[in-house]
Amino acid sequence: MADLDQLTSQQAIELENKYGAHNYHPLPVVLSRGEGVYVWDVEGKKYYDFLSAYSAVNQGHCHPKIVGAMVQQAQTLTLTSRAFYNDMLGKYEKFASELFGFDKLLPMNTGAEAVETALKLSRKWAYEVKGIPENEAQIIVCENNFHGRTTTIISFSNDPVARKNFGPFTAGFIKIEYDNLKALEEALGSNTNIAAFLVEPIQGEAGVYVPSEGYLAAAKALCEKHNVLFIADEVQTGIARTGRLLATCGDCACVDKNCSGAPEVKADILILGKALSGGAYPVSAVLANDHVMNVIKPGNHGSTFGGNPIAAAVAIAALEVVQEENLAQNAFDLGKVFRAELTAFAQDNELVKSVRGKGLLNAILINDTEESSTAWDICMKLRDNGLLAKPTHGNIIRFAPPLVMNKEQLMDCIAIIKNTISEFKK
Ligand code: IF1
Repeated sequence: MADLDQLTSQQAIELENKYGAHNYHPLPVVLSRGEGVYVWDVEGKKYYDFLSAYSAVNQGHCHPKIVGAMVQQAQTLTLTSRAFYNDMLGKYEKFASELFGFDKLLPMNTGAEAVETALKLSRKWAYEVKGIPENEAQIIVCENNFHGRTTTIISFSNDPVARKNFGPFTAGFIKIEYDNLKALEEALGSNTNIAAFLVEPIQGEAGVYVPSEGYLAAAKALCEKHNVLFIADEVQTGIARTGRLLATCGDCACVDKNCSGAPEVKADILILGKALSGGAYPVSAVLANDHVMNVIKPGNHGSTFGGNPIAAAVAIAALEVVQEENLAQNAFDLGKVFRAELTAFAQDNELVKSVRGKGLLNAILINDTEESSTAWDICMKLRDNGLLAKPTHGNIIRFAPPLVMNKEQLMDCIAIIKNTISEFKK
């Protein structure tokens, strides 16, 4: 191992290129340490992290409370499988179920696994409770969705890069336009075998596409009318990212742990992942009330690692950090500042076409084609200037810093972003 120590960035990149599958095209920066809103590369250069591992590191890098819980549990008991009980899982299930307002939680590891779980759960509910004829259930999804990488999930993606030559695909999905209630109403009305509607409260991969005001609540009402389960994929938007505990929370005070206000939308099935562990460990979950969750019986579904004691301890700590440090409120406040500053900047900068987002999940649209290298070049310059972000769809740059950022740091970052973009001429 001696020759693997102390790599330069170039060496680390070459190793990944030679020995790793080429399933990513990373920004050329090699990170070796993180703390709070900062990461450091192997040469010791410090950066603001404006991706947060795609919103997994909401609580900041290496949060001492989360790391502490993980280390302590790792030294005590790591894995039992679900063949036996462990003394952490129940505590976590109670804590998270109460926090998000559901009867029960089903623990998994990755976001895609939790999405798969939700799809299976909704189908089983459709056959056993709703009474849809066997193998006839349909699930409505949205165009430009991103729900993960499994064969079934890419079956209803419309991203050619994610799908091409991975067929044959899983049947049983109806795709409609996102943010289009009429399309949903038509789909619900045209088929009596609909089990569920699966939706991202904000489309992340599509470029932080925020739906129209009231869309989610109206969509939920339509689902209720047709006895169809509303599944919210909050893997990316959940856990305070958008300025509320969940993006499906309304503007009531439900970020507040004592809130008794009604959420804008109460999903029938809630999918969480990423920041459920603060990025320390793969932890995902599906939450539902008993009338749905109880269709799952022993042997129907499971996972070796899902619900392991480390995951449970880490998730409790990660959720407590969100509460104790008021991360939802901070994301709400800083997000407003961020969008106001960049929107003002965009007025006299031709390169920034628009600024959108909610809380600290934001994106700017670069005034150039998807094929152009402008957004990538800006991200390279941002890197040189000490801030890490990544383009999506060629001309969109996503900005999602850890939610533990303070106002001073945010203003520093806004200055870096403005100065960097100003160096470019359209
Ligand atoms: C990649 C995007 C973010 C998700 C939603 C489920 C999953 C994700 C709403 C699956 C995962 C990721 C995975 C990562 C890139 C990324 C992403 F650009 F693709 F859209 F976050 F912005 N539901 N999102 O966003 O969760 O199985 O990965 O734990 O696949 O390259 P996972």
